[in-house]
Amino acid sequence: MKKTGILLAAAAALGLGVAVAPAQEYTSGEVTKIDEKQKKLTIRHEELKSLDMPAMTMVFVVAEDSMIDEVEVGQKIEFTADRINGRITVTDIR
Ligand SMILES: [Cu+2]
Repeated sequence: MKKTGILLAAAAALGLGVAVAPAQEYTSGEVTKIDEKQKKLTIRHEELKSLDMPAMTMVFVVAEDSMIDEVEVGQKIEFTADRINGRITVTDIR
């Protein structure tokens, strides 16, 4: 079914495949900077397997603004991240 294939490709391109992604592993990291205005966190993270990313320090946006208030600079966290609307986003912190 050619038409179905095109629709599936379009859905994947829009990132709709995220909904069926398997449960994510938490990754360890340390918050090194907090940008309250832009709702961004800089995190020194270990290997992010879900995003095929080696350990590094980088800026993330947060899925919910309240996450910004839940952390402090220097805090060790475990978090999940995903690519949402093209931006690497922290989706959960514990
Ligand atoms: Cu990274």
